[in-house]
Amino acid sequence: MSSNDFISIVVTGAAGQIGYSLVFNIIRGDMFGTEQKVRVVLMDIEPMLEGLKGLKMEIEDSCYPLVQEIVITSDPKTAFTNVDYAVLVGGMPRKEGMQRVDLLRANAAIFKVQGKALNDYAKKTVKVLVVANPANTNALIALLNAPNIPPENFSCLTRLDHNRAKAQIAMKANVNVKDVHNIIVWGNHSLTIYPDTRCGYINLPTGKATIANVIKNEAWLQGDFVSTVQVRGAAVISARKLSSAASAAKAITDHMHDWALGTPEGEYVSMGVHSDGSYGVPVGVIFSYPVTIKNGVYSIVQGLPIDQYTREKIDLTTKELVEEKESATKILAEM
Ligand SMILES: NC(=O)c1ccc[n+]([C@@H]2O[C@H](COP(=O)([O-])OP(=O)(O)OC[C@H]3O[C@@H](n4cnc5c(N)ncnc54)[C@H](O)[C@@H]3O)[C@@H](O)[C@H]2O)c1
Ligand SMILES: *[C@@H]1O[C@H](CO)[C@@H](O)[C@H](O)[C@H]1NC(C)=O
Ligand SMILES: CC(=O)N[C@H]1CO[C@H](CO)[C@@H](O)[C@@H]1O
Repeated sequence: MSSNDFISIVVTGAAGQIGYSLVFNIIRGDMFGTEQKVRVVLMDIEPMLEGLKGLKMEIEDSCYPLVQEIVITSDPKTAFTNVDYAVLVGGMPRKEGMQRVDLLRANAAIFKVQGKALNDYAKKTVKVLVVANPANTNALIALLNAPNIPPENFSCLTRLDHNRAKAQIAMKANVNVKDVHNIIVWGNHSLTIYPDTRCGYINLPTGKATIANVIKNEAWLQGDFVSTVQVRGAAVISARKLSSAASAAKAITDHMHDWALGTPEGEYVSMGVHSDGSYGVPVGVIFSYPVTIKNGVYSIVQGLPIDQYTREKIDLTTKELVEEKESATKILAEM
């Protein structure tokens, strides 16, 4: 937490649909607590500045007492100067018929610039969360362009997948979501993300019980549950005709809240972080792991049992990220 009397946070893509929800979570105190003042920088591309003006007016009109200052800008230097936290939501969306490599190239250009700007202007202790897809690899690109900021200070959002998994378990077990603990999502934020409930438990009135013992349906836990979580984003798009926005903003808020303020003793959350080789994932890809957080520093949970089914699921999602890292490295070298 900042020792200043306010925290400075930048949100890129702030004129988008996630931004519209996220900014209010921040100024309400959901992210850093209801006593913590915030300076919020709303960044977007130039054509969206007019929209950001409107958002700023709405923030003023909401009379939230935690607001220290609202800045709107399209300039990376202005956006990133002296920030404590950066949430990078703005990116190039996938257009109809666009190849994966073209999407990667367009985003590489954006995250190279923003990585450099973070490196040059942000506080060296800045904590960065990348949301824009491909989130894991965009985070890697930003990190590679910010050599003066420790790699541990970069992350990507997989908390939405984590929350989706938790919600599915709570509904199936017919318990409150707050009683479901230690769900894990492993890997890439994509169709191969692997929601793992084997270490999870549920608090029942009679005490703690494993998720397997409460649900009593191994076929569901390894089948429909996994695929429901993996395709949940697409299911929301097909129903809403728009992608997840408020739930994504809530997940971003949870991620930053826990990173800043810590996790309760023994509680795991999932974060895409720079791999240190844990669980056989190559060093240097951004991979979703179970973590615990204390004093602003996360630790990857060690020593969890990995059975053959889990090994296969982790290997599959790892393969994606290794390939994507290779493409990104090639693209960066050509730039
Ligand atoms: N990781 C996750 O779990 C997760 C979940 C939901 C959405 N997403 C991703 O988040 C991103 C944003 O989603 P959204 O629904 O808010 O999209 P949106 O299209 O409503 O908003 C995106 C905003 O980013 C802006 N932008 C584009 N390039 C920019 C740049 N170089 N600098 C600053 N701003 C820029 C756009 O102008 C736009 O206002 C998308 O990439 C989406 O795929 C990720
Ligand atoms: C990894 O996930 C991203 C979404 O964050 C997706 O766009 C990308 O295609 C996935 N990578 C591969 C190689 O499938
Ligand atoms: C996870 C995290 O925030 N790690 C580090 C970020 O950078 C500062 C110093 O530059 C460290 O103190 C944090 O531990």
